[in-house]
Amino acid sequence: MAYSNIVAETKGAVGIIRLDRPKALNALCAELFKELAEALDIFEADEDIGAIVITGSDRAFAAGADILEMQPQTYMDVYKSDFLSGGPERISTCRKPVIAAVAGYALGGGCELAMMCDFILAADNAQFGQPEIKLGTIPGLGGTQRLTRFVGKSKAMEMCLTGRMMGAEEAERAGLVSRIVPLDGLMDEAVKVAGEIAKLSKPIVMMAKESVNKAYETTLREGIMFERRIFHSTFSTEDQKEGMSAFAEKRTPEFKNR
Ligand code: DAK
Repeated sequence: MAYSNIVAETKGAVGIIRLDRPKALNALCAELFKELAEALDIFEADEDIGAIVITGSDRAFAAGADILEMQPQTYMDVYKSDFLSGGPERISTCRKPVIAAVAGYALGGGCELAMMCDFILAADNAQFGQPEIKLGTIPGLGGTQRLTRFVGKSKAMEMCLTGRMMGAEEAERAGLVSRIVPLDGLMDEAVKVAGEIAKLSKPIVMMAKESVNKAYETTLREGIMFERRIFHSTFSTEDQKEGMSAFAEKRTPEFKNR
């Protein structure tokens, strides 16, 4: 499908979405969010796709929402149109795993977009930040909430109050990113990891994702009970039978996604 602000392609069982507004450092305009949601819908519906990678350019994952698009808007404009809502949230409702492969700037909405993904692989030149305070506003796409859950109050507060950027090593130390990869190997690694996930049982992968996400939305006791019930339910699947039989028979499992 042809888009103006993103490029969507597949590599085997991996769907790749590249944010592609290079002149504006991939600033996230309303049209880009709409295209991103459409591409995710298509990958989600495609039974051959097992995992999705979202990336940008070597210079910028995304330097935030498009400031020039926001600049003329009034309170009534953004309130009545529920500005930018819908599109970006599509990532957090995606049931298939979504990996953010972040190189360069991931600022404001760009950082928030990356945090909506299931995990972040960072190139060694990645820079994360919530600089909205310098524009006279605050994060609006979950930054104050998700960043705090990732890195804790002290660092999140410092980032949101000063707009300071955090490099890849600090982001890894703080738990914002799962791993740092050299810039020139970032996409190969992201597609490799996504491909490994895509070989597993799709419904079981979705269950694992749901269960980890539950940790952010409930008490420990309820989360553990949720996990236990999902664990029990995996025993009703053919893929659990296949996975454990294959282990016992010392062969590679062939999952049927059932
Ligand atoms: N918007 C529009 N254009 C941008 C941009 C942005 N966020 N970031 C960069 N650009 C453009 C620049 O204007 C410049 O364009 P030209 O002048 O060449 O036409 C081009 O990209 C290259 O940028 P620079 O010349 O500035 O490049 P530098 O290397 O010198 O600096 C920089 C790179 C990333 C440090 C700098 O561009 C910068 O500070 N950019 C702004 C970063 C920022 O403040 N981001 C936060 C934006 S606020 C919501 C959803 C989302 C949001 C809120 C609500 N809802 C669902 C309710 C999100 C809000 C935000 O993200």
